[in-house]
Amino acid sequence: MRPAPTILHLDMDAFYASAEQAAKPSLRGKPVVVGGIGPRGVVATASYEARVFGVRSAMPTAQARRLCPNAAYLSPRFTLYRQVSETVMGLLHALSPLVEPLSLDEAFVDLEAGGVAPETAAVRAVGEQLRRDIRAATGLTGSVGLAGAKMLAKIASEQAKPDGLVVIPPGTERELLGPMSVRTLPGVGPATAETLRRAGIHTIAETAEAGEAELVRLLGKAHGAGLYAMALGQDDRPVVAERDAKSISVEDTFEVDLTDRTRVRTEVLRLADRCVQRLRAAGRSGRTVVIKVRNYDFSTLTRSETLRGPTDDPAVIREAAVRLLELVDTTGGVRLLGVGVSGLADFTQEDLFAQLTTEREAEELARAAEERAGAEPAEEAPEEERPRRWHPGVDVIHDEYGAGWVQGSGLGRVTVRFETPWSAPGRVRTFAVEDPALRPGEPLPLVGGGPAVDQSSDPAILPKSVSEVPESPGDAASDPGEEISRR
Ligand code: DCP
Ligand code: MG
Repeated sequence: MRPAPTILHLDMDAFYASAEQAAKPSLRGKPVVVGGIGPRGVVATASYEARVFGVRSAMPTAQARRLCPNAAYLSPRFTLYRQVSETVMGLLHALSPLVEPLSLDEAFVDLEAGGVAPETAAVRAVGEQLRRDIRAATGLTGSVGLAGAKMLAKIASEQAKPDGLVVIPPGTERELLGPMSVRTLPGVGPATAETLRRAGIHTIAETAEAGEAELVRLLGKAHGAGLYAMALGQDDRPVVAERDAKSISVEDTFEVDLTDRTRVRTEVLRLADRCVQRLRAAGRSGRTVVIKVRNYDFSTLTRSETLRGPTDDPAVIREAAVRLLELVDTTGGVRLLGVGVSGLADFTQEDLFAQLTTEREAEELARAAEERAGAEPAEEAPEEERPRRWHPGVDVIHDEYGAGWVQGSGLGRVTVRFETPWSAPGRVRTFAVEDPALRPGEPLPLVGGGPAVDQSSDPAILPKSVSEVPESPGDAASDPGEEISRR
């Protein structure tokens, strides 16, 4: 534990949804849900306005539609999110050589390694300046936590949400953590929380009071001892720049054991995509693909496959992960799945798979999103013969009306709203899907693209006082991945 709160955790607010609101002026201040829009799709994220209605990440989109029928339901635009992420990660790298990205929108930064004075006032000033810089460069808000340990910095940024900054001065952590639910601690998912609840342990203070021996008795040696240290606020894990990391992995624990083989496969594909996002956020590629499977009886095994060369190709990593899954018997039920890549290399090293064009990458990601959405796979027919499919949210250009985005389509018609990130809310027009004047477009930059805009007057998300919503008790249950993937 450091004597000063020099570990910074940044997490962008409602990331995909805020990016969509920044890009689409007519959606600012309105409920927006980004995710799979097909019948079996799941929610990637919801704007804070949609969260008021109970919409959450990982919830089936069909359920979200029932809770919040008036929200805009949009397909993800990964190209845009990756561009914004690169800008944000660039600002973090300017603060310190030690930046550890956890996903496209989240990272730890070791400010001490960046030469910031180890004092609360100095780190707070750096955090506030960072938030302003992110806002100016991307038009989006991010929340910052500052503490003497990674776990605490992450809890702090969660408390700061949305659009805030919270410092946990070293020495105050036990008092602060005490009343919080034990679910707040990394590694405590629904199953662990249930075991603790039966032993009468609900809060972090009760966890600390139970003592190490009791926790080891309840949860086993490694987990029990680890949890005891976390409950005391003890977390010595260093911030590891991903260029120094040996592997990158993501995993999810499920509330109910998965027995359906198709579902297990879908989850592995989803984890493979998330793993690729993290690899790319770190600018790395890797050679060995690993899957991890924990069975209903807690037996855990890993299987790995080493490729000919390092890759960050989602298709290659997905295929390897699914091949590895074929080697595992999951009939008894699966508690946890993980996908990782090790043998990491920088992009500058020989990369046998790196000759992918950006176009192909975009296609892969679109297909991945579509599969998650439960839509039929992309047709094999060549471009000209293919019926044009206009997914809600995608960019288009019209010969006469200019840049816009698809608001909806069906029955041979497509509705387009013509607006840009720097315009006023735009008008809607309807066309035949085959209209030759309408073509697919590219994401436009969120800031700096148009005539002078006042970034401070038009936030993509509402200030905290307006948009803060009470957490529903069912909240955590909606994201089975919470316990590990948010570590
Ligand atoms: N994401 C996803 N599937 C999930 C969780 C998240 O695809 N189950 C994507 C969409 C999110 C992004 O990752 O926008 C970042 O995840 P966060 O958990 O940080 O969630 P948000 O940034 O959306 O909201 P918050 O303000 O709570 O951080
Ligand atoms: Mg976020």
